[in-house]
Amino acid sequence: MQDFYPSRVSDKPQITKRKDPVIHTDRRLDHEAPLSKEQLDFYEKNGFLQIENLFSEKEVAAMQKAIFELQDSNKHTQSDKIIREPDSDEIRSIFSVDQDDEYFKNIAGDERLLKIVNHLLGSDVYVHQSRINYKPGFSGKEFNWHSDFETWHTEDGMPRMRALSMSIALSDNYIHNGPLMLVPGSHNYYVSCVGETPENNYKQSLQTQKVGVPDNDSLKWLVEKGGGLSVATGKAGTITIFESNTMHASTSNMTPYPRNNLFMVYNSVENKLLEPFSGAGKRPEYIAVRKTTEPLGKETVLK
Ligand code: 6CS
Ligand code: FE
Repeated sequence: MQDFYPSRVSDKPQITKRKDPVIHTDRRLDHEAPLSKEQLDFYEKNGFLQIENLFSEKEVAAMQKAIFELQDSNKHTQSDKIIREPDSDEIRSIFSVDQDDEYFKNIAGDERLLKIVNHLLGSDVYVHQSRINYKPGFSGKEFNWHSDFETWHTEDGMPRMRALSMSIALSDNYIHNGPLMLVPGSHNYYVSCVGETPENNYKQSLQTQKVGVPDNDSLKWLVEKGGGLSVATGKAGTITIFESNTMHASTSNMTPYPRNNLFMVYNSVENKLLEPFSGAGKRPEYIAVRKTTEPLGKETVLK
């Protein structure tokens, strides 16, 4: 398979243009979309979109309770799926929640979400990765700048840019508790990063990412090109959709207020994983799904 987006192969960074559509359904079919033309335009131009009030207050409260219970019951659990903060024992992320828990499986398969994702990706979809990022108060550390696609392509063999993340805020995301920062327009460019992929890189990168991070000049170029940075703040329940290649990061959380978000990554069934383009071994199923890729959406409804 041809590598359309090589990265971590040269000692010089390179910026190339995106080779895939951003919205994979023909724009002439905008009238069929569950989003307005303004929302579609915004997503296409900026590489992200925020939606409020898709879930009811009751649903959001139930999700908050569910992620709290999961955190509490796993305080002392030893599992590869549970990532701890680099300097403390606090839980940073729990992976694969849609596979391990019926409740989160139903959220991932929620009709309202799927209608949006099916339209943006122009096909049936499955969950490529799911996780809760807790970013606890005081100890929650940053996520370095990266394009998710760069990692999923290089380390997981995702061939094309036909995936997106849905982040559901499950605590209020303020300007000061380490919210997601995004570079508007960055999804239209691909930064080939410098540095080889070490074997089992994920063991390091899920705590502190070091490879697959853009160089400073490329990041500056993207920020200037897009006219600055956006910050995805919002009250609990706010959804942030961001395209697989949108450059993003978040700072550490020095406040007493945790920043909890549930993430589901949806991938097109026409874009299933191949061999990792890095040539290194495959990452585990709980980070990069290969087995359960049946189209979502026929059976589940959020209770
Ligand atoms: O390596 C990954 O797949 C994950 N790591 C980060 C920092 N973001 C995207 C993805 O969840
Ligand atoms: Fe990310």
